Amino acid sequence: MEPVEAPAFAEKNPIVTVQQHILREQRRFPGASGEFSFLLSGITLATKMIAARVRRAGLTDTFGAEGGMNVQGEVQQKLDVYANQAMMHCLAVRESVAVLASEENEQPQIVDEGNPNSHYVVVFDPLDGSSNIDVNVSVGTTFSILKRADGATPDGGHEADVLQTGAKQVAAGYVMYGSSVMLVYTCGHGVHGFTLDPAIGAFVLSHEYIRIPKQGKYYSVNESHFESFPEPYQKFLTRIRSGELGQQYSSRYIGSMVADFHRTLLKGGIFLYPPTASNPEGKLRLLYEANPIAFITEQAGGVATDGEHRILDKVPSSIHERTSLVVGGQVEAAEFARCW
Ligand code: P6P
Repeated sequence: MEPVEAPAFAEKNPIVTVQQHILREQRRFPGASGEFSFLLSGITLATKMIAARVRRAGLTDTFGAEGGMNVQGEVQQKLDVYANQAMMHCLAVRESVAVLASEENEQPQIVDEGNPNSHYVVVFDPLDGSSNIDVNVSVGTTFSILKRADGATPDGGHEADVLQTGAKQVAAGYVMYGSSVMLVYTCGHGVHGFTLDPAIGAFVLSHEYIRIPKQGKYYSVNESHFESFPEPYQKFLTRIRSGELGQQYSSRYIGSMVADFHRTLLKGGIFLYPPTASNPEGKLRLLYEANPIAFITEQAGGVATDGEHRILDKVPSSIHERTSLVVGGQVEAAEFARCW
């Protein structure tokens, strides 16, 4: 029987789902089992559930606060609660998952006590930027995947599993619920973007090997805090505003980290959340916001620091630890470093 030729369109635009992509990537690693792609399918399933709920937020009684306060002391939006439940459920049923840590939970959730097949720790923010939901601004889910810490015993010490440096991540990514729903992830071999095709309910490869431009045209920061920024940040912002980086920049700030970062990744430039009077350590969370963003930034050829130190080298001391964050292309990052 003659081999079936791929139809012409398939040659130009092969439909590659995120599962196929992961399996293709895993073939590069002898001995890699399918457990990682099955774990990732837990994230894609949960985020498709979240996307469906976000898409209909205005039509169901979804807007507004749940009434409770989360561990951050922030008013929990109803979608926060739903998103956390979706991530927890879809990941807990993956045997390879040992520990789950969420922005919405004070302590890590131990999934499968003592199961020798449970290798992975997943740390996530189920819905970052949720305060923007009621005004229909893009929000996102961020996740970081680690292997259990060396020597961690199955029946305890789960803090050691979670409190690992970002350099130990085996994969990381985010899903942005914007004009389209897009998953962006890395497992250490480039950054790849998948757009959810609502017609078939699958994340389809749309941006392979994303690279952050060496220099962009936007800088992104909440300028209302300018007076309380440390002096090097003020010096940098003054320089970039005055065209001293060789070109005129525009300011873009959405107030939803995933959306502000996604634009920076694709268009270049720099995103900053500096220390402020109200958040002297910075506002963003190290483990489940800064670390995944930093892994993606470096894999895309950019730079990610807390202003002074590489994010991926920071040793976390607590699950919900905050940090300042500066991520961008090579030109803006080098110029920022010169301001210290
Ligand atoms: P500010 C959203 O609440 C968030 O955690 C990030 O998504 C976003 O980058 C930041 O806070 C915005 O903070 O102080 O500028 O409103």
